[in-house]
Amino acid sequence: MKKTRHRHINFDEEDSALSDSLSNKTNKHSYRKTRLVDTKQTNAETHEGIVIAGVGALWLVNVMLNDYDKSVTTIECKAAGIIISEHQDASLIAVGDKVGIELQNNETSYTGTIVRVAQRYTRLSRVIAAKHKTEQVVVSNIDQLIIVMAAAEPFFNVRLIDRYLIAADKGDLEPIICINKVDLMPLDFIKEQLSVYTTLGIQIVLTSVKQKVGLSELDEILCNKSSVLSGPSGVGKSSLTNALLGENAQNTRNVSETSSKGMHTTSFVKMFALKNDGYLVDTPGLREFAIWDLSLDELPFYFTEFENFRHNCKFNTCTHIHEPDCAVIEAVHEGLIHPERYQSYCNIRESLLQ
Ligand SMILES: Nc1nc2c(ncn2[C@@H]2O[C@H](COP(=O)(O)OP(=O)(O)OP(=O)(O)O)[C@@H](O)[C@H]2O)c(=O)[nH]1
Ligand SMILES: [Mg+2]
Ligand SMILES: [Zn+2]
Repeated sequence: MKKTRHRHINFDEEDSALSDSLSNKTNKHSYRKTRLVDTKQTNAETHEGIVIAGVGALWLVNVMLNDYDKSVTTIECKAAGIIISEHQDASLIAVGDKVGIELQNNETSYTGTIVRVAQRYTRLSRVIAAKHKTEQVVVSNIDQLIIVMAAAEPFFNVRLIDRYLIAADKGDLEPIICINKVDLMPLDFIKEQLSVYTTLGIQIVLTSVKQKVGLSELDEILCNKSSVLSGPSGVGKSSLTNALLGENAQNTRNVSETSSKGMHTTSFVKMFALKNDGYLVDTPGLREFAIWDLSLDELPFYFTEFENFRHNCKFNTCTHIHEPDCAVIEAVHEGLIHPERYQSYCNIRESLLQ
């Protein structure tokens, strides 16, 4: 018998979209009760769909209403007061989720209510709300995380790249680094700065939406896969989305507004179907990325280049920060571990202690 969790939620307070967190709105502890139920007992007549966006308290869900023409209809849905969830994550609904919805027919159009959320097979999660640390699933059930940074304006942030790489590992996503705006910086400089990631086996794609560079390479990477674009604001995620879709699906920042800081052009997560059978998710820019469910003990394991050295540390409990005869620190001094990667390790460790 398939067991699922049965949750009672107050959907007015449900953590509905990334936009909520961007405005520092915390997911107040809504009333949730969990018990195991047999899905068969509660399985009302539902349609299967995929959540493609979350806007305020509403979710847009793509549903195939009839099997004959295979056409997809996007239906505005609210979350039911009771939702059967097969996953254990704090964010009950996220873009990418497979959901069951009950349809309401309103003369001219349909609306829906989400009553069931399926198990997630991958996720991009982060921590929201500094005081009450809560998981936010930015997107679920995708294959690849495209970490988008700009060559300049704003200059790429390797600390953030290293955080994303851990989140990708934890969420079972294949990470790919995309450096956009390469028209603003010599290619050799960018390649040299990021060579450590090539050494670590991570694919890097260099693009310029402005000069139409690298777009076919990126297109190939996305082909037949589902991918999310994530990175700081203003790096060109929505510009890339439009270029790849071949249409102006997303607003991008106006050129005259590029100097203004702290402004996000994209305010909610949205999934698009690509021409070649893949899916692409555009997300709002993030200034920082706190990794969900990461412990101090497991942190060194996410720095795979430490692996060859950490067994030679004097103490087997070595944190690789201050201990004498630390083989990891020695490897940094000998140029065998990249100092920027080591710095990221120290920074993430520090943030976990807070
Ligand atoms: N020079 C240059 N500018 C670019 C390129 N791609 C995008 N831009 C510009 O960068 C600015 C930001 O682009 P967006 O696509 O809105 O950035 P975003 O990452 O979606 O930003 P948020 O939605 O705020 O997260 C716009 O003014 C774009 O025209 C590029 O390849 N080269
Ligand atoms: Mg955008
Ligand atoms: Zn050590």
